[in-house]
Amino acid sequence: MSAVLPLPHTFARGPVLRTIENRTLRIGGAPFDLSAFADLAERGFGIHLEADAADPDVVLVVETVEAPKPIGADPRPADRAGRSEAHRIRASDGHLVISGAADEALFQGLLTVVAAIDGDRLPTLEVEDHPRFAWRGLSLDVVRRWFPPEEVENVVDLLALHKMNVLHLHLTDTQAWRFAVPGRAALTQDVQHYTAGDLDRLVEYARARHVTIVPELDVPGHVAPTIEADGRVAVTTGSHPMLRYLEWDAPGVAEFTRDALTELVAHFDSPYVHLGGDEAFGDPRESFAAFLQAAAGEVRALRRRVIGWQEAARADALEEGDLAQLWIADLDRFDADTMKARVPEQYHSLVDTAAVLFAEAVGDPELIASAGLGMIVSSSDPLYLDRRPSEPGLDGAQNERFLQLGNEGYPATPSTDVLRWDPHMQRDIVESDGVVAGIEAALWCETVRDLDDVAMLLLPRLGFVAQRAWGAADIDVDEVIAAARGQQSRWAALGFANFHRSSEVFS
Ligand code: TNX
Repeated sequence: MSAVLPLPHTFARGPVLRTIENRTLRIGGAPFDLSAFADLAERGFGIHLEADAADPDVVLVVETVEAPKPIGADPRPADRAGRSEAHRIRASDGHLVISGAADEALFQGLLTVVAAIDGDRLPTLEVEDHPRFAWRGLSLDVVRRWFPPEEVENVVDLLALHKMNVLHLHLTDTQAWRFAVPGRAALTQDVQHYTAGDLDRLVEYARARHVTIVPELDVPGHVAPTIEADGRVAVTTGSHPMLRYLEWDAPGVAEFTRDALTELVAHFDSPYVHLGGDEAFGDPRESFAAFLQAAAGEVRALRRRVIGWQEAARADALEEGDLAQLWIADLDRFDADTMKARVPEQYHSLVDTAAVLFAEAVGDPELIASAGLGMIVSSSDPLYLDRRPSEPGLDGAQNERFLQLGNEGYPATPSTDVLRWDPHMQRDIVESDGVVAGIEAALWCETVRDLDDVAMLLLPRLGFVAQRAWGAADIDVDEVIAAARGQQSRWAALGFANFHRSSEVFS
């Protein structure tokens, strides 16, 4: 209870300042619409907010708070980009005063206050806080497992709770296409998908909680058979029937891609559109490059910037201001022999094809750095949360579930690994002299059945990712673990009661 995660840069708790009545926190001054924050406080902490209160517990003051500029790319839409999230909390005249230059700063400060309340006791606080990285994200695979809009909202709540600000939605893949495209109803017929209204509501919901949703169209690989449902797009088949990809000049491809991108841009306010680019197995380099260059041109014509998985950097399609997302970690290097031992003979030629693409991954950081692109760091070690934790769990049913849940292709690692890692210490980034643009964890959902599974994979690890992304580089691991322990009731209240009972954290 009463723990703040991520830990603020400076935090001092003094004696009880006042008692709050009926779990109602009274706010003086409401420089912005408090309703989304009130919703989070109510559902996550069981605390009601009363705005414009006389005799307030907390007063909000709009004023600049000096702090270092966050590192990296600002994920926020143009009307918010660059606004400071730095805030200060002080006790004065018997109440707390939160100062910050903009809504998001006051929102984050209020979160710290609400998290620090102990029962009905509002403590004296002295806090100075600001994010270390500008981009603090989670990539969510809503293809392999369908997330109805209300579950996406649950995930947004969890991100907001930990001061994270990007939800990257992986909307299309081999298995399904998850958003409606006007004039192309066949694509989503009989498929669970987001309607235009769903997308608008999700973007608004996230925006009110200071989370930007970055949409991903995963092209030119990871597309078939999904896209063929449209009936007008010629998907190319490579040297093996399972090697399928899009060629820009093939019939219907350019129109299709344009329609899909136009629809994304119509609903998402993110300044970036993600073009995938990963694992386009069997797609010859020229075709791959031509596709991504043309698709990136479409994104620019729609006045957005491009982000792509690291392989996209090989297409010479990304320009200054675009981003490349690193995901292939040393620990998880593709090993063709291991893979061949695991799959039937008929797939061995596919394994060789994949091996060629993965072998090139060692050169990606340098390629990205020399092109002057920022790196969104999602290294599968330690940021892929579909990896199984290696430490024992305290709950037998969860241990049993972990025999099926999580990607068995990755070696299991301790849940707290992310706390002993830093992007600025990651070997390939350091050696490439690359510029870190942000941190993004990822949850791939091949093995996920329900929100309980999501809870088990995401938590407590997402809290540690938040610490890494927001908090100071130097941390006391035990202190962070203690703060994570203090989040249990909040996670449960927000729909994630089945967080992993990791023995590293909870015993
Ligand atoms: C690789 S990460 C993929 C995904 C899988 C994931 C499993 C990436 C860019 N592509 O398609 O779901 O591994 O962890």
